[in-house]
Amino acid sequence: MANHLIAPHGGALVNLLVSEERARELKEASRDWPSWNLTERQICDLELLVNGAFSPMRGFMGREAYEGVLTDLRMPDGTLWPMPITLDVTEEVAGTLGEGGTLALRDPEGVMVAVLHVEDLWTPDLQREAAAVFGSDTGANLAEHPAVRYLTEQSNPVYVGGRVEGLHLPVHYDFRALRLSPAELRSHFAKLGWQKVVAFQTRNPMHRAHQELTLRAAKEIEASLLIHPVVGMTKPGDIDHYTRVRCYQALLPSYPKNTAMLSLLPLAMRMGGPREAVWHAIIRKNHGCTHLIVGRDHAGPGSDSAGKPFYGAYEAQELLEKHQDELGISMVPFKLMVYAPEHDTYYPSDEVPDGVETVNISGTEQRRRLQLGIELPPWFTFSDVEAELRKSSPPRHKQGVTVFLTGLSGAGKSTIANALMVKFLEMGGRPVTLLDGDLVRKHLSSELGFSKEHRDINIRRIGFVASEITKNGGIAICAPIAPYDSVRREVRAMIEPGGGFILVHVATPLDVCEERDRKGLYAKARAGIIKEFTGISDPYEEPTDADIVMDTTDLTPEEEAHKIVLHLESEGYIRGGE
Ligand code: PPS
Repeated sequence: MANHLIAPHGGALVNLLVSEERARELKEASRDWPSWNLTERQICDLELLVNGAFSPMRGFMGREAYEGVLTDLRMPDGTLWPMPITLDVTEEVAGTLGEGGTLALRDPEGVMVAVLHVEDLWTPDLQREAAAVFGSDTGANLAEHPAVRYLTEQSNPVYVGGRVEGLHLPVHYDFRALRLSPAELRSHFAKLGWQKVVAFQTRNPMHRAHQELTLRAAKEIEASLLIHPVVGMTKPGDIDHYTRVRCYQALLPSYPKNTAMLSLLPLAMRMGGPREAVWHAIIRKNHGCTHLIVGRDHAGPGSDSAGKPFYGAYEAQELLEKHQDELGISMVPFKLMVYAPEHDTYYPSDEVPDGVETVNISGTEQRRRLQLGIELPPWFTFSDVEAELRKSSPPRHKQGVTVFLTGLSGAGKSTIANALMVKFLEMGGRPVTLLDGDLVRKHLSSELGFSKEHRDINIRRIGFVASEITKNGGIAICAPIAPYDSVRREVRAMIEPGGGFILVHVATPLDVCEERDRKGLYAKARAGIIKEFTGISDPYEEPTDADIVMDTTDLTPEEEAHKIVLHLESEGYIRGGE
């Protein structure tokens, strides 16, 4: 490690923001240009291109640069660059573009934030890109890698490369004072007299182990510390950045005064392990850091569904080790930190004294404790950090929940739903909304019929409303027929990230429903007066993922509703005594 060769605060920074006059000129000219509304990931990439975090890049990659990065991590002029930074567009938009053309790049509200001078246009082989950039030889199923999923499921088919001119930076309304650009961070470090700065990259809340690790790293090399969490896009399912930033703010006072600071990085991570580590190092160098902490499985997505890791635990460290001198930023490699209760101390996993027992709390265990409201021990986290986590991950009995009843017409869904609503109202504590099939048809879906397409739209609407209620801590009881499996699963996936989802199959047999025929609909369906009638002339796909199955032939609605209450209690959504 040739630390003395590192110029403090990085090399030359690119700034793609144009003058106000040029911005006016571009805006005027843009009336005749095709436009592209940037995706969430593209907005992140654009921000870091424009503010110089991706220096020396000056735009989205053309084909030659892209090929070079894929095959040997280098741009045509030899510059080391590990990650494709490409602008993917639809064939329709690509059809309006030609070499030498100009594309107006707009934010989701349609405001023009930049222009791209088109130099290249091509259809990439996304499978090849996936294997070249994200592959490793661990034998993991690459198709499950989040970035590969993004390429196959979300990426548009045509790439447009070219120089970018930025009109203004994408607007953020959150934590503005904490979003320091590379130039701002560099001058801030200079002002503070911080010659050596070690950056800590993270996409998770920080606990004691992270605090110990960063403190040790900074002490070892006598550097100041920049906590530099990613607030752009991280791994799907991660804790939202609002919560995480409040956790980092709560942690900051635990460092010695004036030795650590926090700044947020609007990066769209790819979870690309080794290549991503090199990319992170370049980005941190551009932000004026001299060192980057790289731990176990840095920026890796973990393991596939068969438990095979996508990358070797120290693969990222190995690749960055190879390139750090050329990059001019040093890696501070770190092992996993583990806690030794008898010494009340954290040790790097390879420095634990012989015979000393260590403990750890896994991410899964952490989530379980938060969900059930079980305490996180003080050796594991700081109480202020825990309090922030608890605010946004309340225990299940304080979270919202959707009870989704599905079954044939006349199965008893509405009766059970009504009985259940009354029980919830009696318990109190959470607002309750009933989205009954008939009511929804009247108020939300009056224009819809009973074709598969219309039924699916109806269920998606119910799912959307229920997900909003659940996310905000309420109880939604839904009682549509919902005869199709795939849309029921869609609704579950929509709701679960924000709370509970309990699927109840009201499995009253068709002959019982028909015999009851409360609304006389079965008779009409048999006579062909009502078409596409579920169970008679239209399918009902029985759920295989129901949390509760009930047949109302023998039990009363009251007893059925009680069964659901007991299930919710056993899952922690209702606390005993409520
Ligand atoms: S779906 O499939 O989930 O969108 O159906 P849903 O919104 O629950 O609406 C079902 C209610 O509409 C009445 N109805 C029909 N049901 C099924 N098939 C056909 N063709 C049909 N035409 C009208 C019926 O009263 C259903 O109410 P419930 O409460 O289930 O009996």
